[in-house]
Amino acid sequence: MLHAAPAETEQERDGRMQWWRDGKFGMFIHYGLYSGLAGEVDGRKYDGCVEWIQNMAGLDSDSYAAKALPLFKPQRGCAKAWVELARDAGCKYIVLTSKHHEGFALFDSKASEFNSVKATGADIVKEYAEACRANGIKTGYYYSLLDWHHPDYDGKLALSRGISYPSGNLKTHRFGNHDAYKAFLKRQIGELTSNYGAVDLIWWDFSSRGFQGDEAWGASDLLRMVRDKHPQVVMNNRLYDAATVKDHGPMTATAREKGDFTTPEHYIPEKGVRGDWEACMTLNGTWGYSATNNDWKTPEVLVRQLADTVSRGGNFLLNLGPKADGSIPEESVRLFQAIGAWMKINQEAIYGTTASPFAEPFPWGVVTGKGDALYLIMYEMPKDGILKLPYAMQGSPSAQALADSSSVPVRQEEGGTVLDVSKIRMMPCATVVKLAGKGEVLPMRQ
Ligand code: H79
Repeated sequence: MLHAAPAETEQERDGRMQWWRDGKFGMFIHYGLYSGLAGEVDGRKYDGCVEWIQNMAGLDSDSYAAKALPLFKPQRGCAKAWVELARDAGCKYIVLTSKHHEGFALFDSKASEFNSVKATGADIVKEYAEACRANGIKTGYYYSLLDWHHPDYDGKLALSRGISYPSGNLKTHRFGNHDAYKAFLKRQIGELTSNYGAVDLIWWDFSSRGFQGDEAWGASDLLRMVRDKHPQVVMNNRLYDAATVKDHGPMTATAREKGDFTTPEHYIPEKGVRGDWEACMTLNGTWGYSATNNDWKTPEVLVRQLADTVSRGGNFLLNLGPKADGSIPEESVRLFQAIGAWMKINQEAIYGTTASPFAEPFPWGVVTGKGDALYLIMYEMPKDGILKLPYAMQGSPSAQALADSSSVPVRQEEGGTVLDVSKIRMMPCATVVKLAGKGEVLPMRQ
């Protein structure tokens, strides 16, 4: 039985979710001991998702820590720089790995000595939370339910129930006192949510179909505890939901009491997801910093992924993987700043919008909506400079380019609304035309 449903009306829920729904764009930050290894251990290089390097190299926690701890050297002020980059990029919230699967906490934990304060004196979460508050950014925490360090995390049990690679060292999946582990989860989440001020978002990671919820993590206790302390908190559904990666099947919205939003990882579902959802994406195919991965996406790709996601009703959570000293890879700065430059001009088409009213994207781009306006986010100039929408408008609609407010001729024809965009100046990444006026979607002509 579930006891964890927030006692709230639909209206209260809408109010609680509003900043998150309107914000659309967040920054994910993966920082931990893996950042020091930077994708390489014992002379072997790993590519992609190198925050999994302990597992990929088959290391037990002690050997991993012996190699990684000496390399982990957070400089004072690094968290402030992350937050400022997020702010400049137009992110409204951040989700920081307070503890990843390796089990190393970035906060002052009495529940486990395996933390950044004990190791280096740096309370990363404290610096981060203060910087978020100072910059008006919502404060979110990723927290891994898996733990490759804690002796009571029962790797054998998790493996038998479908959690792939439950411990760092494949050879040493442990038996543990899993109830003691659940008590530990509660204690550590208690610390994280009690000692650092406001908590706006918790991003749990992750469950399998066979291992989830109360049995796996004491989920209702965790949810209740966080909600009691922070009644307005927004949380994802991975205390229950198995669907972390594409292979796990189609995305479905889970029951309300299991969390507020669903989290496709590494991909943007073609039709979006029913209910609230957020696509989490990387800049280069890894969450943790890799010294050798140069597979960077371009600003065009990233802006379009953001717009695609928002046009399907989702949020976009884009990852930053700082280096061992907390500094930000140059290319990541460049990419987030490029998105920020685009957002500065075009943010009206992103913040506070809803999904496209049209069932399909168009050959030239995608659409978002807000009130009586549509935002036509053009990736390419439509054929002959003429943009046709299956949309019947009343009165006298008007259209303008967001970049320079130049007006765009718009007329009604049988079968829809026609805009002559041939004269507008195409911008880097995507060019937005705002179409203002009441309208109604028409069935698409074959
Ligand atoms: O923190 C990031 C990932 O490390 C984490 N979620 C995001 C936000 C995540 N943990 N597990 N999973 C995602 C799904 C499991 C993926 C795997 Fe693999 C595929 C595990 C083994 C094969 C990726 C590739 C990791 C190792 C190889």
